[in-house]
Amino acid sequence: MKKLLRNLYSISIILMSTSTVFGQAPKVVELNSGWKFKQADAGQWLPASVPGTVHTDLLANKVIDDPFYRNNEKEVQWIEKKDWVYETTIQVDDQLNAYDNIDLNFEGLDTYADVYINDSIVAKTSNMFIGYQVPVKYYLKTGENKLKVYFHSAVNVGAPQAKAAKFKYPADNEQSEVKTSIFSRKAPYHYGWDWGPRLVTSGIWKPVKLIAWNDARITDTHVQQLYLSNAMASLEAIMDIESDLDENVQLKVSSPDNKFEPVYMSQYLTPGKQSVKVSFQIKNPERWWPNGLGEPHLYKVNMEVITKRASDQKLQKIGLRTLQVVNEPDAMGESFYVKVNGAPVFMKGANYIPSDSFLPRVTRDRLAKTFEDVKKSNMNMLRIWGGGVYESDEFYDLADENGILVWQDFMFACTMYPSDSSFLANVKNEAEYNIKRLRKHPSLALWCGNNEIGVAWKNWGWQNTYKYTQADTAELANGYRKIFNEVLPQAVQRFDADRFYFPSSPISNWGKPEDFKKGDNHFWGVWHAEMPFEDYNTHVPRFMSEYGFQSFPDIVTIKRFAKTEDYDIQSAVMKTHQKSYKGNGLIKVYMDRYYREPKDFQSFLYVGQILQAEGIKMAIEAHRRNMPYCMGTLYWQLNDCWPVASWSSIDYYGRWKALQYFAKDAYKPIIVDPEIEKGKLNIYAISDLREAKKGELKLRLIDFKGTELWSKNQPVTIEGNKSQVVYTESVADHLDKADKKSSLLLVELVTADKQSAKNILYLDTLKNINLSKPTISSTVTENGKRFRVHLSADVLAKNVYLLLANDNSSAFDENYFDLLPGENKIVEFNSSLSLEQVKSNLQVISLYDSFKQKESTTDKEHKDKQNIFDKASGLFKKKSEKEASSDKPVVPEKKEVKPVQKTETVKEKDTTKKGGEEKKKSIFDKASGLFKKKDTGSSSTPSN
Ligand code: BMA
Repeated sequence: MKKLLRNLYSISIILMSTSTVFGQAPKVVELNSGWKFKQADAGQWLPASVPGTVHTDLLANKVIDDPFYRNNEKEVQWIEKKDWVYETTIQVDDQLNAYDNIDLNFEGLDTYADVYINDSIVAKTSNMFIGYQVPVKYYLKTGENKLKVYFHSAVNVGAPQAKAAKFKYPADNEQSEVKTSIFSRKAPYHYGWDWGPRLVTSGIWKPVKLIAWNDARITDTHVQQLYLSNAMASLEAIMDIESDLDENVQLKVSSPDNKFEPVYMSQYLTPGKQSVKVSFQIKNPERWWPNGLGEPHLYKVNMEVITKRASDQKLQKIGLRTLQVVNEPDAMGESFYVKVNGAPVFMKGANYIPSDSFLPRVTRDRLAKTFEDVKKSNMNMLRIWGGGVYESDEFYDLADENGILVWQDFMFACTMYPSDSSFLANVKNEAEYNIKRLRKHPSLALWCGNNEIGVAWKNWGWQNTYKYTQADTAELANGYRKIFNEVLPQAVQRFDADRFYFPSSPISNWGKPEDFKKGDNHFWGVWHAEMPFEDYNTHVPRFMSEYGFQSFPDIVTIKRFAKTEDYDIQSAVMKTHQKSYKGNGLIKVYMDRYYREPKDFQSFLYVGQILQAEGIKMAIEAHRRNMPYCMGTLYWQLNDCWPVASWSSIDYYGRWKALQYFAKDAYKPIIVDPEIEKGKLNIYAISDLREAKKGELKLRLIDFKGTELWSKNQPVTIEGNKSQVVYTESVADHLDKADKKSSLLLVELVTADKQSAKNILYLDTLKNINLSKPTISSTVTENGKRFRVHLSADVLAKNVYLLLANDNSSAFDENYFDLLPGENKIVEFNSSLSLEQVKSNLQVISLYDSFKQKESTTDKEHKDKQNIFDKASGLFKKKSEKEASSDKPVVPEKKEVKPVQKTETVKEKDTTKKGGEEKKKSIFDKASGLFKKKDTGSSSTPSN
C-alpha cells in the first residue's frame, strides 16, 4: 500500500510540473454577515455591519445623529465609556467539519476584545493594528455556533493605568482631561487631534473569516529582490507555511502570464510554522518607476505548496526597483534623499492622515479616487503619518499601481509612551506584523519610528510643563530608546533589513540655521510662529517632510455640516469644526498681511483658500529651486478625516481646495519659477525628468489691461533632474520701468514635445496690486458626460473661482487661476446637473469680488452688467449697506489656551518662560538675522 501511494505521489509530482494545482485548496468562509450588537450593560440587540464601528452602527440604527453634523460630536462622547458586544452565528456543516484545521481570522479588532465561540473564550486582543488568527476547530460543533466579540471601552482600560502612572504623559492632542491614548495600541487620532474630532470608537474594523485547511497552508508570502540589473533580476520567494505534515511537499513559483520560467522545488516540511524559500529569476526585467519617471511596472508571482492531497497558493504582485534613502554626512551637512533605480529623485507629495474617523468607511473606491488625485497632481510620495493607522492592503496596492512612494511612520506621535515589558511586547508584535504585511510593496520607501517625538522631547518643554523629576526624565528617555532605538529597528532588521529606518521625523528642529543643513525638517515657523510665507525662501532644509497652512473647506462642504445661521467662523458650529485653538486667528493674521479684507463669510472661505495655496506654492518652489541641496517636499496635509478647517488640500468629501490645484502645477515635472534676487530677475527652470529637453522660454511683461510692455522669446535647454537659471536680467532693464501695482510678468516654457510650464510674477504684493472689476464672459457647453466653460475677461481676473454651490459632485479640472486679458480659457468639469441648471447656477467669481471696497466710477459701469454674487443659490447675495455694517468683524481669536489642547503653544515657542511677543522675537529677528532662538535642550535626550 505504502509503495502504491509513493508511486501515485511521484506520478502526481510529474503531473504537477506540467499543470497547476489540483489538490484540495483551503476553504474560506467569510463571516461578515448576520452580526448584531448591543451596549454590554443595557439596551437591545440591533443589526450591525462588519467591518464596522460602534459609532457607525449606532448611526445606521438611528440611535445617534451624524457625529459630523454641526455640534453632534459632543453628543456622542458617552459611547467611548461603554463596553459593546457583537454577535453572529457560524454554520458548520459536515464538509467544513471534515477539514483537519479550522482557523478563525480577524484582520482587525479595535481594540480590547474578548472573542468567544459558544461561550468559550478563544482570544483576548489588545492591539488594533494586528490581525489575529486562532485555531478554533476544537470549539466548533456541527450545526450552529455562536461567535461573540466583547469590546472593553479603551478609555476605561486606560483610565486606571493613567491613575497608577508615576507621571503624566504629554499627549497634547488628546481631547480629554485624563489622557488614556498612550496606553492603547489604537489609532492616536481617534482621541482628538488639531484637525480631528474625538471619536474613540471600537468594533470589528476589518473583515473576519474562517479558513479550513488540510496538510499545509501558506500564511504569508514575500519576494526578496537579491540582485537587479537590466539583464536579470534574481529573486527569492519566501513562503510562511503552517503544516501538519512531516514529509516532502512540492513548492512552485510561477508567472500566471508567463513572464518568467516556473520553478519547482521539493521541500521537507515539519509540523508547525516554517519559512521556506524558492529562488527564481526574471530575464530582462522591466522596472518599477515612481510617478513621473516611467511606468510602475508590476509582475505577478504565484506561489504554491502542493501536498499529496491538498494545495494552497497565493498570488503576489511585485515591482522591481532599487531604492536607497541616502542620509549621510556630506559637504553641506547631512543629506536626506531617495535614490530610485540608481538616480536621486526629488520627492513631491504630502502627508496623509486616515481618510475617515470611522475607518471601515474608507472603501477601495475612495482610496482609488485619492490616488487618482495624487497621481494627477504630479506627486510621487505620501507620508503615512504616525498618529493614524498602518493603512489597508488596498492602500499600498494602489500606491504600487500608481507609482506613489510611501514614507511609513510607525504609529507613534507627539507624546512619550510607556515602556513596561507588556507594552514593549505589544509594540514588537505590531511592528513585526506590519513590517511583514507592508514589505511586499515596491512603493514602500522607508520606515520611520515616530512623528516629532524626538524634537518634542528636546524642544517642546515637556519636562517643565509636566514637572518631570530627574528620575521621570531618565525613565521616559530610556523608554523612548527602547521603543525607537531597539524594538522597532530590530524588527526592521529582522524582517526588512534592506529598508531604511530612522527613529523620528524630523531629524532636525527648525530653530537654528544648522537645523536646515541636516536631514529632514518640519518647518512650522510659518503658521505656529507667524513667520511670513517669504521665510519659506530662506528656511530650506535638505528634505522638508512637513510644513503647512490652514484653510476652511469651500461652501459646498460647509453646507453639508452647517446651517446658514452657522456661517460665521466664530459660531459654535464652525468652532467645533476648527480643532486648532488658534487656527482662525492665525488665518486672519496672515490674511491681513497678504489680502484686503474679505467682505463676508463666503469671501473669507475663498480668500482663505487662495492664501493657503499661494503660501504653500511659495514653499514648493523654494524647495524645488534649491535642489539638489533640498531633495523633497511633503506639505502637511493631503486630506481630512471629517469636514473641518485644516491644513488639507483635499477636503473630507474629496473636494479640491485651491491648494490642490496650485500643488498640481507646482509639482509638474518641469516648472518655471521667476524670482527677484538681489536686484535681478532670475528665471529658474526646474526639471525632474531623467533627460534634457529643448524648448522655448517666452517672457511677456503686460499691464492688467493686457497692453504689452516688453516681451522676449528665447530657446533654452532644460537639463534633466536639475534646477537652473535659464534667464537673468537686471530688474532695472524692464521690470522697474513698469507700474508695479498694475503689471505682471508672464513666464511660459514650451518644450519641443509640448510639455508646458507657466508662472506669473506680480511686481508688488497681492494686497497692493490694483485690481479693477473684470467683466468675465463665460459660456457653458456640454461635452459628452462632461461640461466645458469658455472664459475670457477684459482685464486681469485674479484667481477665477468656478462654483456650483448646489452640486456636491461638481469638480473642475482647473480653478482659482488667473485669467489674463485677451486669454481664451476652456475649463472642463463634472456636474450632476443638467446643462440648463449648470448655466443658471454656475458662479464665476474673481478676487476683486471678495473685497470690501468703495466702487470706483468705472466699476459702477460694470455693476449692472455682472452681479455675480446674486445668483440663484443666494449664497453670495450682496448685502445692503445696512446689513453689511452689521457684519461681525472677523477678528483674530484670543490666544487663550484650551487646557486639553496645547500642541501649538508648546511647539518651538514654549521653550522659554517668556511671553508670546518676546518668544516670537527670539525665533525670528529680521533685523539681526533669521535664526536667533536657541533650543533649550534636555539633559537626557533620546538620540536619533
Ligand atoms: C504636525 C503634525 C501633526 C499636526 C500638524 C499641525 O506636526 O505632525 O501632529 O496635526 O503638525 O499642527
